[in-house]
Amino acid sequence: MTDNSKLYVDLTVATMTPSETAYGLIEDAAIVTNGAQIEWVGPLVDLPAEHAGLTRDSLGGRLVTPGLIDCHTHVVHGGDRAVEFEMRLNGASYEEVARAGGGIVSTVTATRAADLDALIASALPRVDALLAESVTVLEVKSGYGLDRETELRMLRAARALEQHRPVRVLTTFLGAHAVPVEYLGSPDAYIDDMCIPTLRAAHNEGLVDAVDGFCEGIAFLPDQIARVFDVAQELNLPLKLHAEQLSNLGGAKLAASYGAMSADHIEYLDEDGVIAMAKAGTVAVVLPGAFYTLRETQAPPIDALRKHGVPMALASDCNPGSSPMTSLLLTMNMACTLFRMTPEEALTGVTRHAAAALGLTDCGQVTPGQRADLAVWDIKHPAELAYRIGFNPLHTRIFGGTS
Ligand code: DI6
Ligand code: FE
Repeated sequence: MTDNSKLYVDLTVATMTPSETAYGLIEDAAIVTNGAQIEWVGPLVDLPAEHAGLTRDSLGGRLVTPGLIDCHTHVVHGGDRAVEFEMRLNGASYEEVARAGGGIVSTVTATRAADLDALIASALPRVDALLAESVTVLEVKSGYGLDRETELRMLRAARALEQHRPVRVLTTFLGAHAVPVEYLGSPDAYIDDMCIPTLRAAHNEGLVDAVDGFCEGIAFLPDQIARVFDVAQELNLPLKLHAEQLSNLGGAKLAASYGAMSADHIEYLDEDGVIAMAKAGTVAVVLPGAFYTLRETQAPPIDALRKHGVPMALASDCNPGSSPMTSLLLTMNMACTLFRMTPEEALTGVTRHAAAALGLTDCGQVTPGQRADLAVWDIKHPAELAYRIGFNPLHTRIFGGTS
C-alpha cells in the first residue's frame, strides 16, 4: 500500500478471468489500484486489513470491466471512401472496385498526400470515438503507404497518438496489404524490392511491434506472405495475418505454421485451418464490421473455433473501405447478432482475447498485477454491453490508474 493506492467500492466487477462464474463476475466487490497497477480484487468482505484504511471511492453500484482493447485497426489513413460506398450501392462488388483502381489503392493515394500532422489529425477523431467507449489499448496498422516514406510516416503517426491521447498503441507493419500502382502486375518485385526493405527500415527505427499481411487473391499469395514472415522472424517480430476474408488460400494455416499471434477475418476458414490455429495457439480475430459492410454472407466458423478451443477476439477493423466503424460496442453487438457469439464471448473478445491477439499479458483482465486500465459502466449486467445498439453507457475510463 502506497500513497498512490486507491480503493474502489460499491461495484460489480467482470474480471474476465477464466473462473466458475460467467464473466468472472464478482458482486459487492472492491478493487485496489496502486498507481498504474491493479493490486487487489475481490469481494469487499475479503478486503485485506492493509487496504482497509484507504479512502473509499464509491462507484455507485456500477459495473467495472477491463478497459476495452481494439486489436485490429487501420485508424491512421488519409481520406475516406464514401464515394466508393456509393459505387457499391450502385452495384459494383468490392473486388470490382479494387480491380478498377479503387479500394485500398485510392486510400493509398490520399495517405501518400498527407503529411505526418495531417495523418495524426485525421486519426484523432476516430481514436476519440474508440476511447469514448473505454478503449485503452489500440493496435494500428500501416499498409496504406506501400512506399518506404509513407509506410514509415503512417507508423510514426500511429506511435505519436500516444503523445496526444491517454492510450497505449501497438503498431503493426502491413506493407503486404496491396500492390501499389507502380508495381502493378509485379507483386513479387513489390514484396522483395519495397515491402521487405521497408520493414527492415521501420524496424530499425523502432516503429514495429508486429508484422501483418493480406493473404488474398486481390493482394498477396501465401508464398509472398511467407517471404515477409521469414524476415519478420529474423527480426524477432510477432506475426498476424488477414486470412480467408474473401476466399480460402490457406492463410490461417500458413500463419499458424509460423506461430502467428492471430489470423484475422477468417470467414472462409475451414476446419483444417481451425485445427492448425488451435495447435499453434493462434487467436481468431473476428471482424463483423467488414462482414457487415461488405454484406458478406459466409460467416466465420464460430462453432468449429469453439469446438477446437481457439480463442476468439473481436475488433473494429476501423478502415475507410470495408469497415468504417469506430465502435467496439457495436462490434460486440454485431458479433452476437450476425455470428451468434454470446455476450460473454463478445466481451472476452474485446478484453482478454484481444490482449492475447496482441501478445499482451498485462491487460484484458481485472486481476492483481495487471495494468489499471478499467471501464466503469452505468449498467448492472455485462450482457447490456453487447445488447444495446448505438448506446454508450460508459461512466468513467481509467487508464493506468488515472481517470
Ligand atoms: N481487409 C480489409 O477488410 C481491409 N484490409 C484488408 O486487408 C480493407 C482495406 C480497404 O479496403 O481499405
Ligand atoms: Fe484489417
